[in-house]
Amino acid sequence: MAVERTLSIIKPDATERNITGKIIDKLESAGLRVVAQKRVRWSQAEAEAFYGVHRERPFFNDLVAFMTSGPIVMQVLEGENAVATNREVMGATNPADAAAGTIRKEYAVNIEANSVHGSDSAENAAAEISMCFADSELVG
Ligand code: IDP
Ligand code: MG
Repeated sequence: MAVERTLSIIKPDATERNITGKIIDKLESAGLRVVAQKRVRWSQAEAEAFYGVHRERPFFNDLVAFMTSGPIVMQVLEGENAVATNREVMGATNPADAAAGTIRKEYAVNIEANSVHGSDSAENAAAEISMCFADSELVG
């Protein structure tokens, strides 16, 4: 498997509780390298655009409200099989279903405030990275 990149977001429930370092430690310990990172606060339009694929889902409005409720930390992670590796260290969407040792098992509050986002395919990773970062911000 070649080295690939994926998009990670540390969500407002985690920035609010001051646990971004604990989450980044999990990512780095899984072999992922942070090659770009910035802390931002999304506008409603930015959150709606990012989560556009979920527009028809019943939780969409709540999700946008949550993702704009505080700062987030966006990262590009690089490593062997980075998309799948990140999904593995994140754990299941619902922390009640997440495996022991995963970020969501240890830190998520509930199925919505679940501490992290991670791209779910190489194709979506490329689209999400270009939505969130300029090429010049990918510094290695
Ligand atoms: P993922 O983040 O594990 O890829 P998705 O199904 O892509 O999960 O959902 C995107 C985000 O929407 C989740 O991370 C979570 O914050 C929120 N979400 C997903 N399902 C629900 C739900 O049933 N109720 C409330 N929020 C949800
Ligand atoms: Mg998803």
